[in-house]
Amino acid sequence: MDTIELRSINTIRLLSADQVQSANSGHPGMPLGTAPIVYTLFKKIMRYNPADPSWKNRDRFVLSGGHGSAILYSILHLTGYDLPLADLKRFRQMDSLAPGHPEYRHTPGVETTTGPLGQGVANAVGFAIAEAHLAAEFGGAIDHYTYCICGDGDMMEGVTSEACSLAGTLKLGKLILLYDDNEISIEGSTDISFREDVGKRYEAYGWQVIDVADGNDTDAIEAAVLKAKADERPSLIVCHTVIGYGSPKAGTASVHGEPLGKDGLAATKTAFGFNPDESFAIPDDVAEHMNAREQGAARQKEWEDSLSDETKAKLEKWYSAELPTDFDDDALWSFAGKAATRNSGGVVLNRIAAKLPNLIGGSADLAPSNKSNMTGLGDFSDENRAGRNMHFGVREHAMASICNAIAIHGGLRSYCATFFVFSDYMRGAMRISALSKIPVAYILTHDSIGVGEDGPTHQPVEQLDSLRAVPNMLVFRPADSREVVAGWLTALTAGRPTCLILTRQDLPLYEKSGRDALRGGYIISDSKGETPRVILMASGSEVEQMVEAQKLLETRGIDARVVSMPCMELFAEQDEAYKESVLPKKVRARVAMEASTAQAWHKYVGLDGEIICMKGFGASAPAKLLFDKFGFTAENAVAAAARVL
Ligand SMILES: Cc1ncc(C[n+]2csc(CCOP(=O)(O)OP(=O)(O)O)c2C)c(N)n1
Ligand SMILES: [Mg+2]
Repeated sequence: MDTIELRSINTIRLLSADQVQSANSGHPGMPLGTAPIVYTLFKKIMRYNPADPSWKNRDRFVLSGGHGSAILYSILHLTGYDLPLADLKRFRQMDSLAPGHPEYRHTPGVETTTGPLGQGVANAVGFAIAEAHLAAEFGGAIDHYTYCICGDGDMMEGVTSEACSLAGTLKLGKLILLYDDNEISIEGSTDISFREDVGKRYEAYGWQVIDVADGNDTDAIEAAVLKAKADERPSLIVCHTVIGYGSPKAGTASVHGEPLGKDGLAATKTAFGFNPDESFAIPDDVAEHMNAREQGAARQKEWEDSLSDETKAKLEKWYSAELPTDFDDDALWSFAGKAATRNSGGVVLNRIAAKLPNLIGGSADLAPSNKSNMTGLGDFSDENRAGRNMHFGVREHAMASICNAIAIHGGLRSYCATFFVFSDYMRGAMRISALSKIPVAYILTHDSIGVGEDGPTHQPVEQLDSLRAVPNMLVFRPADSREVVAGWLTALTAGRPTCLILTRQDLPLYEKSGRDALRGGYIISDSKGETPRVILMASGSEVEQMVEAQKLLETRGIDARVVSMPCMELFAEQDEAYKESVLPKKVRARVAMEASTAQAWHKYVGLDGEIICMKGFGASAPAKLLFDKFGFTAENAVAAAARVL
């Protein structure tokens, strides 16, 4: 059989294998096996416009096994996205639009960054949540499906299980997962480590499960997708495929991640009826058959024409990254008296939520502790798609991946919350937020040994340093309620992920806190003279001890300045003159205090300074006692100041 359909599928296969061969690196196995699935989706099922990858109502496609990136580039090129063949020929090379794994913001048509297995599936769940919520808000104006191809590796990952369990609970009927069930991963047959009946597991999650016995049978794939679309549950289509199909290494683990080799590739081309001596071949009729630009433009236009002016204006507003003009007003900053920053965080969140109708988010079962609930705004559920409070369940990793997807879906802003110490459980997704500059707000409460009696399992120690080490990540640890406002404003405007690190215990309200905190570091209590003898620096709760220490030093005739540094990354981005005005280079007597490992402080205390910090894990005891025991006291800061002077 040599139909245009088969020629197109084989073109996708060989374009992918050619990319891997030309780079002499990459993964040909999955593209060879899944080409019929990809073909069916992009040719027969999905609605998209290659000329406008940002069309708001396009169907979403996620290639969760990002190692199969070559097939994504092949199909995006063939359907007419702005991805020239020249870039496919430079697969995995510097500055190519076809990098090793798909990168969001880098390649037109790539909906999300994948490669760390499981992230893509959880992202797909997030896209489906975003669609369901927007559909409730916009009626028919937003109405699309989310398709995701995943592999054995994705199915083994915990984050996938977390996300799909939630998807079943939420009855995300427009989510369709196509499982490339080739029974092979890197080390060999999946039999060596993965024997469960995945379909039964998904049935238990509340999914519809459909079997496609032959992954090359495009009619069966199409029928399965139509069946999936007709059901109100999310659907898993288990496609039985052969890794490396058509190549001499078909069905083996070695075709997973090695080029076919010159001879292997030639043999594969011959098997598919292609010229073995030709690379990157696209038959004319295939090029015409696959190009979706005309159809896509017509579909988008039809959608646009169906919108009322009112809906268009509202879409414009919701999809804008700008804050409303009246957003940053005095009421937002208004606070009085002591408060735990988690509590002020809750207050600020609710003030913001009232002004931003497109903010949704929630906690991994800790909303009462994280103060992350938006009062009166409803719970997102299978029955209430308009609800704005998400209940992620105890699933931190999926929560963060889902929030990434909600934020990049368009139309919505997202936040999520848990105890700071459990940020470790969602690190994989937080790293993607940072890499892809996704502006998720991470509300991370119970920020230090200040947690108290729950003890060291619940007391973050190294998390501040470890998140500060992530490029693009903003780590914001406010010292009082107004600094919390600054943190939230940063989260909403910085175009990057922001961690809001909040306390369980009460903190004072400082006279001088406010908008200066937006600069990341500022003088919160200044010296009497223009040049202080010693500079005391801290973030969050330890600013209190430093202000106290300043007073004690004054009684000894030592003029000190206190600098609050809620966000080192923002401070580092200020101009030199500002930084010099806060931390004059000539003042080398410096003390920093932070109830963390505090490695990041070395660059600000310098060789002559001193850091009061955690040197091990905390302990189970009342918070006040812990602060004393581990040396976070004004007296200790005074002693350190005396030493550095
Ligand atoms: C979180 C994570 N762990 C490990 C890897 C490395 N890795 C890439 S692909 C792969 C095996 C995936 O197997 P499967 O999904 O079955 O893909 P196939 O071999 O069928 O193409 C592994 C372990 C990764 N990309 N992400
Ligand atoms: Mg596999």
